[in-house]
Amino acid sequence: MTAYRLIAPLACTLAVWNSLPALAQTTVKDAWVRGTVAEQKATGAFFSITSPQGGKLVSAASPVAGVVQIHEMKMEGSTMRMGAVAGLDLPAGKAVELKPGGYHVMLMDLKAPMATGQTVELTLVVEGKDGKKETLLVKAPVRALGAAAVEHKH
Ligand SMILES: [Cu+2]
Repeated sequence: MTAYRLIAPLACTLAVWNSLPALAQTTVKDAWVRGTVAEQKATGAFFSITSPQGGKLVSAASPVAGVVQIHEMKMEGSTMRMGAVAGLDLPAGKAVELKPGGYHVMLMDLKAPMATGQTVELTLVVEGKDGKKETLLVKAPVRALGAAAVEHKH
């Protein structure tokens, strides 16, 4: 413990804290969107998201899709099914991966096919433990994936 910390006036300390932007913001990396073929109306967006203070991913939007939902995939018997969830918990400081076969952001009612090389804008809303909402703008490149297209059984 250092002496100057004890002496520093509290009011001054508070003023400094208030003038700073949110100290630790949620970060998103490795975002990508699975490419689609003509007539395909839905695809997934994937990324790694870390909330330093912890929170919840509560919604997502994108100009390329009419409907955007947060989905989870799980096995029901021998069938992989997916469905919308109200939110995705983000434990403090822990990267949460959205990836094929797991959680993903579902882009539905696509306005056009997603071509490789294109960039898709995603707007993510994260609600902190304090109830404050943080909006993140993410640019996700479209990647063709060799794997067979996921069957969409909602
Ligand atoms: Cu889905």
